[in-house]
Amino acid sequence: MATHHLITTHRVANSVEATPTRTFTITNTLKLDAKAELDALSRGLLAPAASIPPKFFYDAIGSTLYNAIVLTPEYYPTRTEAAIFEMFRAEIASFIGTGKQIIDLGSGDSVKAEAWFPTLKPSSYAAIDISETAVREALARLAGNADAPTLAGLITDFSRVLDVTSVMSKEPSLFVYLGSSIGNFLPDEALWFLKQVRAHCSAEGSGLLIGVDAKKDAARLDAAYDDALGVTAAFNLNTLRHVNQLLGTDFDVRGWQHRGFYNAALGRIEMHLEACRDLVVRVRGSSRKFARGERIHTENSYKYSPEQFRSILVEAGFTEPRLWQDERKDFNVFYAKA
Ligand code: AVI
Repeated sequence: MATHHLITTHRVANSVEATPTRTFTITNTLKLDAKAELDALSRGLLAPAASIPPKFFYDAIGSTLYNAIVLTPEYYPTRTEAAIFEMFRAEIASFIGTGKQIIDLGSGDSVKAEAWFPTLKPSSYAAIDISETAVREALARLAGNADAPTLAGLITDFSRVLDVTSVMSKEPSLFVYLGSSIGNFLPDEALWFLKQVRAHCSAEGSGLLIGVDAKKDAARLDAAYDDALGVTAAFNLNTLRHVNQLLGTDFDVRGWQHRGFYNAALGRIEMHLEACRDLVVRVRGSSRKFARGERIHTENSYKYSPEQFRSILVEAGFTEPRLWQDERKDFNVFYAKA
């Protein structure tokens, strides 16, 4: 998943010599967005129903905690998606075809995309993420492999707008969006985002490979987002520390508790931070009062039935969506042609 370095980035394209065999270019467009992001963050905190966008989970500690979440027994999505790929890789690849450029949205450590290289034999690979550190480390690792395709990186926040044309060639493209990150958009935003992906698929033979978490028993969903070890709780609470660093707020992490639960009526997990007592927090010269029990909404994670998501793909302009699932039907993997 994408990690986050909103403030400390540069709008530069710099060439990194990773091995004697491969070089790659990383372009960073994030700094352009930093002031607007922080203004929006402070507006969200001062609003009557306070919120913090989920991208603020991912500072260095948050990214490490996310990597721990996926190891907890309760959090099934990552390992289930990986199991679906292991089980159906050849069949999925037969629908995708070989020799495409892979555009990896939210590439993180690029491990999931790399597993496709031997089967899909991509002509090039573009890692797109909000974290320059993650992309730099991933591409440096991939560049060590003499068989790796042509590599490029783009550091951007595509939850605002998707523009990845600078790392695309005229070849047919395979967009990959894994781990059910699409669930972190509201359904309307998910449709808008997928329309933008579709608009990038100008070459004949392009398509999208996407992982989408499925609706299931509320108790299992509740546990996945409120694990017994408290890793998800720490991940959620860490956001307050991160926001203190970015905005100069004075949140006391000990005054807040994690809430993560399935809202069946809306078909989504909600994560919130709940004030343990009446609190006052300084937000850019203003005082924001939180009454005991008041919440800051930090994340939604929508769960889709196959039918629901299939129709979103079609509405976004994709065709012939194919579905693969695990035995328990816990997770959906779609490939759809552009
Ligand atoms: C990144 N995203 C798909 C995760 C999810 O499941 O929505 C983020 C997460 N939040 C809590 N646990 C994991």
